[in-house]
Amino acid sequence: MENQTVRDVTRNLLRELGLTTVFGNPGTTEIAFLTGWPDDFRYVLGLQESAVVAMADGYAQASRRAVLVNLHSAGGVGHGLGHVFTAYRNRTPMIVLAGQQLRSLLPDDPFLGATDAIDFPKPYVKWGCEPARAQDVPAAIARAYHVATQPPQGPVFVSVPVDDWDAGAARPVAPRPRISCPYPDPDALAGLVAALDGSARPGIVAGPAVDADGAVPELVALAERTVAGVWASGVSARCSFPENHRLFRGFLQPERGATAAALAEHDVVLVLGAPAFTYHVYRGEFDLALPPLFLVSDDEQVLARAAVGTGIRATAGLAIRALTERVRRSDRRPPPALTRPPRPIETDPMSAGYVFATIAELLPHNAIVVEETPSHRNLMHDHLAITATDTGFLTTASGALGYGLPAAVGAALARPDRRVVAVIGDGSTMYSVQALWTAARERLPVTVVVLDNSQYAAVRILGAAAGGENIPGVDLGGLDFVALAGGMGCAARLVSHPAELKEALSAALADDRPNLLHVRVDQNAPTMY
Ligand SMILES: Cc1ncc(C[n+]2csc(CCOP(=O)(O)OP(=O)(O)O)c2C)c(N)n1
Repeated sequence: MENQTVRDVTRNLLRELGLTTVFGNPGTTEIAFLTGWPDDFRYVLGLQESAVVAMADGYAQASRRAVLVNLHSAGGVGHGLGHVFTAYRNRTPMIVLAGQQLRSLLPDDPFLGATDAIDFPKPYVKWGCEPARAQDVPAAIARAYHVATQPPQGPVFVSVPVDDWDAGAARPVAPRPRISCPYPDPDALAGLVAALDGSARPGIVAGPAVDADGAVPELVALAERTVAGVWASGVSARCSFPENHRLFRGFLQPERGATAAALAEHDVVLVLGAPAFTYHVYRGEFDLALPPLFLVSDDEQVLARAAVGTGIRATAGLAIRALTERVRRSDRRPPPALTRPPRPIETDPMSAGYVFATIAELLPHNAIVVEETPSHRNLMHDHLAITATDTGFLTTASGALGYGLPAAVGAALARPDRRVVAVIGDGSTMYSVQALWTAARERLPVTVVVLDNSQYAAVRILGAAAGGENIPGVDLGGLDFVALAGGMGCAARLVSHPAELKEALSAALADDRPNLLHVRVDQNAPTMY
């Protein structure tokens, strides 16, 4: 043990924790961590840290495992911070390991040195540490892992001065199993069971934590047992209930009045693994009373800030299991079935709805759909129902763009058994377009459909709705995604007319390499929400 360096001890720890796939972008402050890279480790290179962090997030979300990200001192962390914010909102167990200048140089504020390193990613990390001594580095990483993977999961940050890795006499770290989750309080659960048993029209709001817990099939069983109508929580980052199920009622819109109006059909509402509620736009205060509400979350802040209702602290998966064991099987009348709009007709230029309907027609079984098309999200829900019950859908929980494309690449790395289809706006694609290079380099079977409406439509639409006039900075255009993708080694094709779409999409889906389709869509986007 004595002659083991901090690097040796850390690598053994990372092996024990299953953290041998590392997403990164290197610099001199990381060299001593990377040197002599072992054969059993995988380094996934991203060409900009925004893409690195979002790829790692997609990987963690799709594999339901913790992920290690290695970033370059303050500059690399800075580039990645937008998606550390997303990882925080996505509840992603992510350990960000950042390089730091030599301890002996730090007093002089050296070139590339991070000042107050652990303050930089706050408040979007659950915990941060720059160990006081080199030999404390492995224990700090072990602690970071246990903080990141305890509910509510989230990113953590460890800053390591570059000279620490060669230091000897590292404090050994005893392997410990992942720390288990709190089980819901039986008394609180009894109140919820009584409310559900006594209800005539129960409703469930399914949040992203249900699918994150791998509990969608169990939620389906609970909904069928209680004959409850199920809503997707507002702007959910995952699909937690099959959208073609008879009990599926639709998508809560992220606005107070619409949320209250939708839930008015129930006499009891159970919100599972989502805040009550997530809003994006404000249209005033509404005097619409919510039905009696129960809120299950593993997050004290989500429970504390809810304006009404009974909070129960538990992970979604454990709560669903406990409820299903206790709640009575009901033969109450089911809620009305959801009616969907008709399939969009072929127009030239084609509508985004037409593209979603075509994707739905050709989507391979068990595909993972990644979405980042801000002004088209409701159209996607209308025409591309997610039916996979394990990570069928991923998107950003924070609203920060530039997540979808790299997250799709990370998801493809995590799940080589699944086809990943990303539908991304032209604006959103550009924030971390470098992910295409990683997809090509790793030969990942990802299909990227870029919906080009040549504008930041969501900003234009929501800006106008908020009374804005003559807003600059919302017109795009002039972006050649075929050339961009080709320049990074990724196969690509332009689809300008609806007649070309089906054949182009079929060919892309049949290819085992990454493919990008640059699809020109109607610029007259619908209103949002
Ligand atoms: C990192 C980041 N920058 C800016 C925004 C503001 N924003 C919200 S939607 C949007 C437009 C995105 O354009 P595009 O992907 O083409 O989709 P569209 O709105 O046209 O459907 C922008 C810039 C954001 N959410 N995140």
